[in-house]
Amino acid sequence: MKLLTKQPTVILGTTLSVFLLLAGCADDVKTTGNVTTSPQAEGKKYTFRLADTHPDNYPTVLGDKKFAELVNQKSNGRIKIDVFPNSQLGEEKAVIEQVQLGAIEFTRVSSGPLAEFNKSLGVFSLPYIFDNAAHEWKFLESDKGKELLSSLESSKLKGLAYYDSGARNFYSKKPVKSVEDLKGMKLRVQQNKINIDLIDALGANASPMPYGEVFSSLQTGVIDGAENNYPSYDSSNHYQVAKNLVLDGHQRVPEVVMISKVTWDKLGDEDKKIIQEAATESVKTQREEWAKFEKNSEAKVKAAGATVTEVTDLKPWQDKVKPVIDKYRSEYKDVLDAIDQARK
Ligand code: BDP
Repeated sequence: MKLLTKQPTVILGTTLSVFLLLAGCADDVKTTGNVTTSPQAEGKKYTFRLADTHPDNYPTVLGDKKFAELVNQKSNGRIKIDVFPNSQLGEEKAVIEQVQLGAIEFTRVSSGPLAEFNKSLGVFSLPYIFDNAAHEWKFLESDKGKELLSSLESSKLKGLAYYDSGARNFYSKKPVKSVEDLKGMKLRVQQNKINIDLIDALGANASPMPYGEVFSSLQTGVIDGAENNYPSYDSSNHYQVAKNLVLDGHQRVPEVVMISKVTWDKLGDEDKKIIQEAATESVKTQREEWAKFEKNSEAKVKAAGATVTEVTDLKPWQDKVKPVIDKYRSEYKDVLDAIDQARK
């Protein structure tokens, strides 16, 4: 009896394996005339997905596309990466989980939500640690900056490159001229615990939520304000519902392009090299697009009637959030020292 019930399964299993083997081969083996090259010699063909939360013309998506184009060129069309903008594959937190599993192969996300998956990246959410873009990039390109990107491997993610994301500023429905004006406001932040401490220190109430929910939350008054860089303030239309922008530049939270460690580990050395080189080369394009977009966004939101307040004296802002730095200083000592070094 036992044999009888088992036999069909074995036959089915064998048939299935042969079928899968043939199906897999069909994609990998090419026949030119009489010559058939093996998958090993020619390299495998892949089609991967890359998720990004931003719209099609946004600088990160333009960087992603450049990356995909370079991978395609360098692999002679063998490796194809389809870019899915507009959160089509989900909000960042959910996408990161999918990338850890290898269900989505690539993504470009902010290091803000990444901090909940890898504590080291939380350092970028600490307030006022970079003076400007030059300081930030000097650090990102330093050994310590590269080490941080590599540390993602312990979280089943392989960081390939940093992309620019400028500086983040607060904006709200009510006018904000000084740090005191934020008191009591309900402010949306990126989903990580350092941001909650930051908002607490400002005497406001943190409301962590996915990026895609911010517009309607502002519109319906669930929150009073949020914070982001010029390009996101513009492209998300937040400037239409929270017209008061105060340029305090509290964070510079770099974007990260990464691949699932599950996918990475299955790749051959040549493909790893292609992917890494393409990601590194795409940074130039992304940063150029960033600089252009940032300027246009600034002009656009001002023309649309946003009230933009410059902060001439950062001291009261920095003093207010000092408890946050004090709380995390020992945890991030090495990196904070390296960030200070990069200032010199
Ligand atoms: C933008 C980042 C994006 C984040 C968003 C946010 O580019 O990846 O999702 O901020 O605030 O600047 O969540």
